[in-house]
Amino acid sequence: MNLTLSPADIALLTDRIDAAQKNAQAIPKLTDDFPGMTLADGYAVQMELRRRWRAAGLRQVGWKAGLTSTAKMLQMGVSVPSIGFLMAAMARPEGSAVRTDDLVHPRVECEIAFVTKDRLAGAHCTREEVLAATDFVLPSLEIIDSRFSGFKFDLQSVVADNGSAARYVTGGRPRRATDIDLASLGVVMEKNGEPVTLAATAAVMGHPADAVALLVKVLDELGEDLPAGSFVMSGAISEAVAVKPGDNVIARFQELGSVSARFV
Ligand code: 0L1
Ligand code: MG
Repeated sequence: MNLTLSPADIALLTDRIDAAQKNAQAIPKLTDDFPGMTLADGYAVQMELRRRWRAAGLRQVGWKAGLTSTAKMLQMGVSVPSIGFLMAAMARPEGSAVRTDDLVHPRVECEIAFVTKDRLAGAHCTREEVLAATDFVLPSLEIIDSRFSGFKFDLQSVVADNGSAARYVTGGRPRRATDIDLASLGVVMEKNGEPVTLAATAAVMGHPADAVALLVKVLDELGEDLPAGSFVMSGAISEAVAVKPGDNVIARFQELGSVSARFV
């Protein structure tokens, strides 16, 4: 990866992202001030944010794959998903009230979440290895929150912003990944009782486990692995749906049950 930012610039941009997240305040995309910023620079900022939060005592539970749909990848000109880290503090209980006053412009995605029982690592991780290393899968909602004004960002900026990670909710029934056909599960997401998305899990790169394999590949490029016991969100099955106070969202997953959240 081609790093161009100095350590001082990485620290400065991490300050900006950290403050935007903590204060729920929109900021211009980072490339406005640093037009030469590369994807490696974006990950350097994300990794510095992760280092700071962990040093402050926050617990990382796993990782997320983002930009996993073909349409979004074409739009951003990428062929591997972006990744972001997930902390325990981002979790919200199933069916609970999720505050929106500490978010900038929240949107909800439905995703298959994986919990691993074995370590995954390397540049050539396969779908089969992911499935063998998976303890169980379960349905989840990811509440993303881009910190960039008007949702105007590029790949470098969104990677620095930890892939818009903000909150997540898990629910339904945990299932062994090998007991169900993970590539062809139907998913319906309803907002306030109206269906807003009708999709199938194949929308995630053909198979959600392929997105996890590519996440492991990106981790390898960053000098990291995926330890046993990781929680991994494999990417949106359909487009993100904007939410505001008063909205109720439920996603019903074939074979896996439902997961819901209400927003206040
Ligand atoms: O999880 C995701 O796919 C979101 C990636 C970041 C882009 C966005 O905020 O829409
Ligand atoms: Mg997502």
